[in-house]
Amino acid sequence: MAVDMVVASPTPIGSEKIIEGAIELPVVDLSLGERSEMSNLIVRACEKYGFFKVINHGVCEEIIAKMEEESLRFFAKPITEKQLAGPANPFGYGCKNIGFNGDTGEVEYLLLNTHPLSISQRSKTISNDPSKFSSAVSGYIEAVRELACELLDLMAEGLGVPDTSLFSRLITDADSDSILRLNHYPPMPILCKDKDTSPSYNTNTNRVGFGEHSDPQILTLLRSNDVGGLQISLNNGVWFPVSPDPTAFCVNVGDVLQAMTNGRFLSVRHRALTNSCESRMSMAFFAAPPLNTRITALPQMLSGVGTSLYRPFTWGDYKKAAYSLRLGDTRLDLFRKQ
Ligand code: GA4
Repeated sequence: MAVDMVVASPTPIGSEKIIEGAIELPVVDLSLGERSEMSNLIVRACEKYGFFKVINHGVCEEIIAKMEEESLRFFAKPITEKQLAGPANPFGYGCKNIGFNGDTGEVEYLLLNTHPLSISQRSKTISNDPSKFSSAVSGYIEAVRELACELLDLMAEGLGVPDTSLFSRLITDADSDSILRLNHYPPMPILCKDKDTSPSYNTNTNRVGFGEHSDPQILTLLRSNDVGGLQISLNNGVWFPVSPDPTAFCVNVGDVLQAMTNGRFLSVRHRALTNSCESRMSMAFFAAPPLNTRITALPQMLSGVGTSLYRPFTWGDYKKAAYSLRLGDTRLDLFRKQ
């Protein structure tokens, strides 16, 4: 099991820094090792990077392939047909506009509520074969939710939380507010000056597909095709590209988990850039609690620190704050005690 990320030396570009060449996130192999070894590795990754990669995750290839196929079929439709899914307000089809406060990006997407009834209703406006679409989505959600639960239980174990299913119960609750997001980043020509005449020529000026942000929820499980684009922000704003791996899930801590661990786990900012010649497709499961869940730091996270960093809030309060702000705002700061 790899514990540390492999990095190359940073190269400054304009006001930001970016790392040339992709990095390897800490890798958690669910088929190997002692449970305690896995849980410690996950805890260390969440504390240091807020991100890790899971391999041999147990989500069957066929389930992923079916979901990807349906996703491709949807995005291949003419725009007028995709719009029949309704605007992403908050669930439906969105193109270039993100959220409700003026954020934009080179992306089109489908946001889906994960409740079975909602999926079967929505499928009628999304697909020409609604039952096929609905069964692909339900199968995928069930499998990734199970994986999310396994990872959350390992986190609780590694953190020494006695009730080891405390996190996972929040997302298996019938009122869980989890979301599935399907993204398509169409190929975008690189914006660059002429290589021979411009001294500021560089090859890293890919367009922003989904701008920098942290995820508000508990945990995100992302599966992408073999086209890169995901970058994570570490060490004071240096961007690290993450190598694409369609066989793995890229997992990251959300704001709620940062608050529950009293800042021990990091909800790290990330973004997605477009590729100059290939389509990037990704599917993100955002595991969230029910709206009325009260979020506070766990007692075990207070020892040593003495007090909680954040005021208690409900997931509903937090979500409302998130949707009233811009994508890149650091919304958890609003709930930080003075
Ligand atoms: C970021 C994580 C998820 O993609 C998402 C996004 C949501 C949206 O696209 O509608 C938000 C964004 C995300 C955070 C702040 C608000 C809400 C856009 C935005 C400006 C679905 C989510 O839950 O929060």
